[in-house]
Amino acid sequence: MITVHHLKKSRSRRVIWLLEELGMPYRLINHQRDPLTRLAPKSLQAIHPLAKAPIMVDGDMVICESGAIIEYILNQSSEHQ
Ligand SMILES: N[C@@H](CCC(=O)N[C@@H](CS)C(=O)NCC(=O)O)C(=O)O
Repeated sequence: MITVHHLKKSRSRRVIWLLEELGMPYRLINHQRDPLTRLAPKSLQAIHPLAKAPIMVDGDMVICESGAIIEYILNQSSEHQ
């Protein structure tokens, strides 16, 4: 199952929106921005060195770029139709 690593007020909303529209199951993990700098926390860096949201994990696949994540999800969705 796809896991979406999410930051509030970030591009990860577009990934969540797409998964909801497609009715695909997914797990959501919320990460909190640093309250002073508003930057992403170290918890994101542990998943991908770019440490930007969104990050998507599906098995061994880890993608950190919303456009690439959207393309991956659309390919997965068409494979299962
Ligand atoms: N081009 C990347 C941009 C990723 C990005 O800049 N994410 C921002 C939120 S929209 C972020 O993680 N900001 C926190 C930080 O830079 O520490 C994408 O579309 O996924």
